[in-house]
Amino acid sequence: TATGNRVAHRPTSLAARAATVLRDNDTGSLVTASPRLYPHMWSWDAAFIAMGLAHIDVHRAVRELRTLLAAQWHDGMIPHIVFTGDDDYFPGPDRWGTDDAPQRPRDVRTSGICQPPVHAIALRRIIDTARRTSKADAAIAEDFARDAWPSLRRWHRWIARHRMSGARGLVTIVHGWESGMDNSPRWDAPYLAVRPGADLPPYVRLDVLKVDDPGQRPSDDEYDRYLWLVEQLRRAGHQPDRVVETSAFLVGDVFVTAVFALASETLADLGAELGAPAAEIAELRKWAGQARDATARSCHPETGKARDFDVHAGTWLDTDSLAAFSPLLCGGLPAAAEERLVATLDGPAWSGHPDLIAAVPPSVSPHSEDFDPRQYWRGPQWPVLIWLFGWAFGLRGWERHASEFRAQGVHLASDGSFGEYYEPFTGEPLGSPNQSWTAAVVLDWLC
Ligand code: 9WN
Repeated sequence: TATGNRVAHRPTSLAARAATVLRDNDTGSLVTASPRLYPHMWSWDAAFIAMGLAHIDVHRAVRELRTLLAAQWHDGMIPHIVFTGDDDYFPGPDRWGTDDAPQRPRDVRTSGICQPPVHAIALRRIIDTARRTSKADAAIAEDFARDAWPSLRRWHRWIARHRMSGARGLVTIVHGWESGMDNSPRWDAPYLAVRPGADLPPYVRLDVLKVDDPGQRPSDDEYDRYLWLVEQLRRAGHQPDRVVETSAFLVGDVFVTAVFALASETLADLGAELGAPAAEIAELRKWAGQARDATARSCHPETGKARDFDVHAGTWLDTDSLAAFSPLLCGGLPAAAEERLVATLDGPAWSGHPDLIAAVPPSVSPHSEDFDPRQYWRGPQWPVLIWLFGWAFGLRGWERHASEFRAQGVHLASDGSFGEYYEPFTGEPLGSPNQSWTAAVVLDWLC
C-alpha cells in the first residue's frame, strides 16, 4: 500500500526486511550500527540490536552482548564504540588514544567515553522474548544473564562512582556523544563554552561523505568542538576522575539519569530472579532511587518539564527536547505532576501535533525555535527513542500508551528503509538507511 509517495509494507514483509538488515550488517561477532556510516559496534545500539536478534536467534543475541562485554574496561566502563578492523570512520582508535589507558582490555580497541546504560533493559527483553519462544531458548538467555549480571553491575557501579556527583544528583556526561543525542539543542549552551584550542590536531570528516545530504549531519563547527573534547580526554589519559576534572563540557544529563534509574531497577529485579547477592541488589535499588529523585527534582517549577544541568555555568538548561519527558521513563513524580507531563507529551506541541506522519514525539518540539525537521537530533523522529518510551510505558502499566507508541512506531518505519531518523511530517528516512537499531526495534514491535 502507499500513502503519498511512501510505500507501506505489511507487517510480515516489514519484519522479514528488518531481519535481513540485521543479517546483512552482521560481521559474525557483531552487527555494525549501519552498513556504511557506522561500520563498528556502538554501545547502546548493540543493546537494542541484541534485543532484535533475540527474535531471530537467541544464541546470536547473546553473542552480541558477549562481544560488547568483552570490550568492557577493567574499571567497569562500557565504551561507546568497539572498533572492528574497518578504518572508514572518524574518529578511530588512534585519534581516541585509548591504547595507552591501563584499564582498557588488551585485545580490543575502543573509544574512551560511554553511552546511555540501556543494556540491562535489553537483557530483560531478551529473557522475556526467549521465555516466550521455548524452554531451550529461555535456558540460553538465563545462563547468559547469570554470566552477564556481575559485569552489568560493575558498569552501573562505574557510573555511580564516577558520574553521580556535582550535577544536582544527575548523571554527568563529558561529551555530547555520551548522551547519544550528539547535536541536540540541549547541548548548544554548554558547547558554546567549549573553545577548541589552536593545537587541535587537523582532521578530515568521513561521516559527511556517507549521507546524501551533509545538512542532515552536525556542522563542521560542532565537529571541531567534539574533536577538541576528544583531545582533552586523551590528554587526561582517559582516567575517569581526571576526565571529569578537566573536561570543558560537563553536564548533568537528565535522560541518561532516568535511563540509569530504570536500568538499575531492572537489573536489581533480574538479580533477584537469578539469586544475586542481596547487598548488591540493594545497592542497585539505592542508585535507582537516587537517580529517580534527581530526575524528579530537575523539573521546572512552572512547566513541569525535566531539565539538564550545566555544571560549569551552574545553570539549568531549558530545551524543548524529548528529554524533558525523562521522568516518565523512571517514575518518581507526584501523581498530578506526572499526569500533567503525560498531557503535555500527548498535546499539540508533541505527539498530538496535527501534521505529524506518526503520532509519536519528535526529538525536539515542532513549536520550539530550535526545531529543524531534517537535522539529526534537532527535530526528526527516532524509532529507537519511541521504543524506549513505549517499553517504559508498558512497564508502568500504561497499556494504551504503550500499544499506541508501538503501532505508530511501526507506521513511521513501514516504508521498510530502516532510516536512522525520520522527517516527522513527510516520513522521509534520513541519515543512514538500513540502520541496525531501527530494524531491531521494528522487529521487536512486530514479533
Ligand atoms: C557518535 C550509532 C551512533 C548512535 C548515536 C548517534 C550517532 C555517532 C556519530 O550514531 O553518533 O557516537 O558518529 O554521529 O548520535 O546515538 O549511537 O548509531
